Amino acid sequence: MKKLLIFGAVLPMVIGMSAVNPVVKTTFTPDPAPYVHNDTVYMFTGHDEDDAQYFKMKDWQLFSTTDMVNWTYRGTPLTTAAFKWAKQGDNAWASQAVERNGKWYWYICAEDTACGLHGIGVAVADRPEGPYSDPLGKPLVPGSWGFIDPTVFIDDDGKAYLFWGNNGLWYAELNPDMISLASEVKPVADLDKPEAFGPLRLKHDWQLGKKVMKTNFEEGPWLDKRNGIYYLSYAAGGVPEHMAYSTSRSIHGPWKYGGRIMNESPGSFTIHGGNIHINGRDFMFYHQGLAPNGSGFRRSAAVEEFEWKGDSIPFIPFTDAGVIRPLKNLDPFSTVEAETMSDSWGVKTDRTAGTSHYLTSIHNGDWTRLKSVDFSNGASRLTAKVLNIKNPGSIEFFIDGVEKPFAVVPVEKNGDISVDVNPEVKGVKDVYILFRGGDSELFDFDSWHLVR
Ligand code: FUB
Repeated sequence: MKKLLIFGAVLPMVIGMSAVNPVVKTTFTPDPAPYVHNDTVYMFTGHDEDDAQYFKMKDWQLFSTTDMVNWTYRGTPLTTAAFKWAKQGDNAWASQAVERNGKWYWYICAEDTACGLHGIGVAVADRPEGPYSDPLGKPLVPGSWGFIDPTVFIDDDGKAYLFWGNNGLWYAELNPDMISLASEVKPVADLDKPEAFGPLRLKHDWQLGKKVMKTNFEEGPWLDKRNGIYYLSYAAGGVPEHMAYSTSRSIHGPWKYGGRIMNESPGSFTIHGGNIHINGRDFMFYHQGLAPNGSGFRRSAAVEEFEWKGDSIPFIPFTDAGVIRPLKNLDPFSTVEAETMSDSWGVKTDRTAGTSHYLTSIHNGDWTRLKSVDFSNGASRLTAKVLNIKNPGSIEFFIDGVEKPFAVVPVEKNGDISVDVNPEVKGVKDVYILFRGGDSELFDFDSWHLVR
């Protein structure tokens, strides 16, 4: 790996080789649930705490991208506090959100205090970033053994369904209001048939002691439909989990085992995710444990691009590079949020709901990276907006592979700071933003943009 040498200091800034997977390194992002809305991909995730030694999950986060390589933190819009029926401050497990008729419905699982087991709740908002509220004040599906990991699917005929389960798989039709059930809760047929959900190969003796599935299905269902075929993908095989799928010509089954999609997730004994289609391209999301300080309880969302093999989901290998070809270039002449990046080191994001977010916990040597930034014919000025100054410092902007910054922003006070830019920088480049200062925390960073 090539490191950047600046002012005699070797900084942890890798030129050209920087990995994009996992896609967020400012916070842990388990159980990614992507959703395409117009030209934007939203990624709803859980949140493993930085010091988690077991599942330690209090809230759910939101990210978005329009290019599939640079992701923007959109806040922490939902916490267990939104659900009066749920155990507070813990067990905020996997979720998925969907938009219908201008409303956003975020299905979560959390511990139902009435029984001490997970149940499924729904929160509703006018915008993906909230504010969300629980319209029911009670679980949509009360707690029961294995009632985790809700996935929502709206069929071509407008009928919506909720599937969920760990060591069991259940489903129900949703009413058009999306917050009540139109059917009984039914078990998915043939969950015990290897031809439907694959043969189980137990890896650890201790797994024989639990309520054993006879098939591959473990948890984390995800539904998709393509050319009239329903695709149900899921975490499979017992822990460590891999990702597999089954298909059906009907949402009600029978299901037919399709095979393995992904191997056991690197650094994580669970895997959880789902696929999307945008601009004629297909992407599979999952979580892994390879971010700095990552582990099986500190998991991060990752993405791989794939191509369907006819009617089959292919086997998708894990990569460090992730999505290589952006959907489009990033426009730095419009406001670029500081919390937009393809990679980072050291920095964190705020932990609030709402629409205004920023980069925080910034120290000397921390950096972010953005891919495919379109300078077009060059810029003359750069404006950066900073807030919450704790100590003075600077923000240095580099082009990939060039050791001299093209812009240096001295930071001594809050607000907008404008500086000259090296006008030679033209075309599409990757940009590194390096923070410099003393030994203590420096300042918070809100946004930046170029001026022609
Ligand atoms: O994140 C908590 C639990 O771990 C999820 O609900 C499961 O799918 C597994 O990823």
